[in-house]
Amino acid sequence: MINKFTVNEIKERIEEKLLHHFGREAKSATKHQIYKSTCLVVRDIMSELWNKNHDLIDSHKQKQIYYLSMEFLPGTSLKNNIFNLEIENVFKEALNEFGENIETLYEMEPDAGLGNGGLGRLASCYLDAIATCGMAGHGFSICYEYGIFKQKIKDCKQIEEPDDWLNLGDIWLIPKYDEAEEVHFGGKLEEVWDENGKMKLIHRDYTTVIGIPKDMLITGYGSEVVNTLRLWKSTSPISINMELFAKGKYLKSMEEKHFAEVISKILYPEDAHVEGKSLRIMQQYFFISASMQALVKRHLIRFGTLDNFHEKVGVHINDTHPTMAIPELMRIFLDEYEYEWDKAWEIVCKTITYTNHTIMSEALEKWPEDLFAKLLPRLHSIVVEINRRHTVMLMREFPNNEALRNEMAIIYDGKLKMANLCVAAAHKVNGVSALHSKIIKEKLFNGFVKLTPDKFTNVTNGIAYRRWLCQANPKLSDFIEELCGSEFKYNAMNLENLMKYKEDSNVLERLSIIKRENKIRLADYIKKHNNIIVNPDSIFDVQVKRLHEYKRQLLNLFHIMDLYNQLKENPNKDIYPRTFIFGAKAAAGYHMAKQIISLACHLSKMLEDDPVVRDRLKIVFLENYSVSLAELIMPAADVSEQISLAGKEASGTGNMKLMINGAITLGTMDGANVEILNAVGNENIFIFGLLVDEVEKIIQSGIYRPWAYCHENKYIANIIKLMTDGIDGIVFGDIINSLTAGYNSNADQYFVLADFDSYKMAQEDVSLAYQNKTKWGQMSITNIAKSGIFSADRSIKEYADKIWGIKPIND
Ligand code: 26V
Repeated sequence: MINKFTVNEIKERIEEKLLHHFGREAKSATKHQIYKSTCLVVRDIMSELWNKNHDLIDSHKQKQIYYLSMEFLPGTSLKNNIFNLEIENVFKEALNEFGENIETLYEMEPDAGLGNGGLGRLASCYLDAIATCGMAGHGFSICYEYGIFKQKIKDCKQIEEPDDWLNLGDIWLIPKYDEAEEVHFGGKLEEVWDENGKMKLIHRDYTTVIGIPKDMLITGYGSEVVNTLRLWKSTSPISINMELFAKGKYLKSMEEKHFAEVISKILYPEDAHVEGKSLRIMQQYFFISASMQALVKRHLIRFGTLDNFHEKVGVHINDTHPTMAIPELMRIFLDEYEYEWDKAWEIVCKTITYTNHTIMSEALEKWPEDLFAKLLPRLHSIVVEINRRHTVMLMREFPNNEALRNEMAIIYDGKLKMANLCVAAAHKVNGVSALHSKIIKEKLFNGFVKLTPDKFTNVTNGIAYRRWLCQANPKLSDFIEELCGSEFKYNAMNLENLMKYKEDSNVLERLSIIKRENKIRLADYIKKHNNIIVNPDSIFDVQVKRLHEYKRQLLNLFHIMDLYNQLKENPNKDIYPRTFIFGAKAAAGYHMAKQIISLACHLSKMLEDDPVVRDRLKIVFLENYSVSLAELIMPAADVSEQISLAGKEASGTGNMKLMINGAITLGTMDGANVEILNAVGNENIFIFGLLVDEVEKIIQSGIYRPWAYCHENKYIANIIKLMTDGIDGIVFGDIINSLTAGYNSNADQYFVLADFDSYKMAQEDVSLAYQNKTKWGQMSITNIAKSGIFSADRSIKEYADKIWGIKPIND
């Protein structure tokens, strides 16, 4: 393990930082200065380790993995790094001697929110696990100046505000100006013939953008391996065009600088909806080109040849966003190192692996060919050639199936289909849960499966469970340690030892006390932020995730409106008190998602204003759902809502975070819920709703008539009536329309009405089960005990084995 430090050493190190960086002694330093100095000391400890294991990596010359992702969601780093390095006690004491509380410093840190949701958080969980497993694996992404927007709720509406996280968050970033890379946009291609009659394509008149690396060091738990997350910031080689300035063209003189800087300005706050925007294409190429150039240079320094590139470098593509790595590597091999096409293609294919994270057609990237060609002419010409060869192969393999050939084409109908390019090039492709991997094989990539079945595999997602259990829920973690020892922190499968205590009423009682304390902690936050007083003895029923129609927050709200209707009809009805907690950001331009947030907030007010219901039914909409807020919510949840339409949620990872904190899943047979069911057994989960095949059948047969439910199901009819009459004075016409309107075939796309009855019944089961304290406690402890399989350490070992072909550095 790492050097152990004494309290005095840490104190001295912090004092030194205060003096050198801020010219202050501890007694006159501000909180910010102490916070930053503490971070710098932790950063130094990580750098020392980084250098140490770098020598080891260099001497072993093993293969390393580069995880390319447009998004990473690390959340906060100080607490995580101190936890991973197991140095909390010395820091706590050293800070105490300055009269500082470590918890206060933790709370000062802004989240690094460089992602939208599950895909970005998964990438960060994986970097943690790669380091924990002692492997060399690094991330590449963009250093967005503004991360995911800050969500405010004003008058029951979502407002987006910019998130300037770099204010304090840049303390973790180490700029490497001397490792900058040039990236070229636009311009034109010219054919040039050399004296041997060989044609070369020359790229001219392009605009240059500079990528500056900002490195964030990544620790793992109990591991000496420290890896790097390299974030590229864009800038221009020209700060001002003096000639234009002299002519009085002031704005124009700075155009080039603005063009460059806008690239890393802001994260696209949209998920699951692609638009052919040139800025998005530029962001992708910017970070891909800079990363691939850096990788190639580094490889040449280490090995002096690119012939063995694929043996030492694995490039992983996180969803299709980094697909340009494929043609960009080809460009470097062909144009800069004069490789022949076939050899270059072979090396690139052996380097690339790809994970698919969604089958939602609107989230699959298809770039307009003309736009792509204009922005990236050389890359376009390479993709055209890849597609030409691919088409020849398809003609040979499927001569009589034009439809299939079109479906599998890389360029079709004026569009570049990035998922097909990934599957054509990658030597391994995986989905993110057993069900999702099955669906991509049977549907999305069925043609490719016929050609290369062995290319496809599954790795079910996992979470950095020490963050979600040990750090977020220290009371539960300490109790588990008291019962079973600390081995579970290294191997999550050891959580299973908790099963021994399933019949132990004292243990169950302690667990329920811990849950209650965590509920009180959240209740305090709710009082402060929402000014709502919630009852910690009510059921905390939690749905936290991005707002999307397929995730069906609306189904949840339908159930709440149904309970309200029942209470209004019969105020004496015996309803066990519930607090429905929501956290969700909607993409700024996603009208229906914003309407659903509005509905939740107005409903919340209506319930709160009604003395008949307010003590039994409450809705709390927590604004600005983020990694840090999730860390507060997960430990306090009783019920975990995972209610997407079957077939739509690729995996989900919130389901795993809630499970390990003892919440019981109420879910459909979708994504990783299926595997949670397998782990805990039918009696420890509430499953409802149509199955994937049933949904498919209904769609195929064209028999779905959502409006019929409004006539035939009195509960649904009453809900629609409530919404039509107005909730807190507002009529939600667009929502009603989306479910029933025009009797059109697109109404209720996500089968809210079809699944309502089944959901309502499952919710009744939840209420009953909760009232049996022993039974609920047993369900809860079983969920914690069986959650080990969803550790990111397990996922990463599977990636290392089945996909990347890497081993721990020390092996
Ligand atoms: C798509 C787009 C489209 C263009 C604008 C920006 C943007 C950003 C992200 C996405 C990706 C959507 C795919 C996604 O986030 N999938 C989620 O991946 C999780 C990790 O595997 C998984 O647990 C969720 O079920 C899945 O929805």
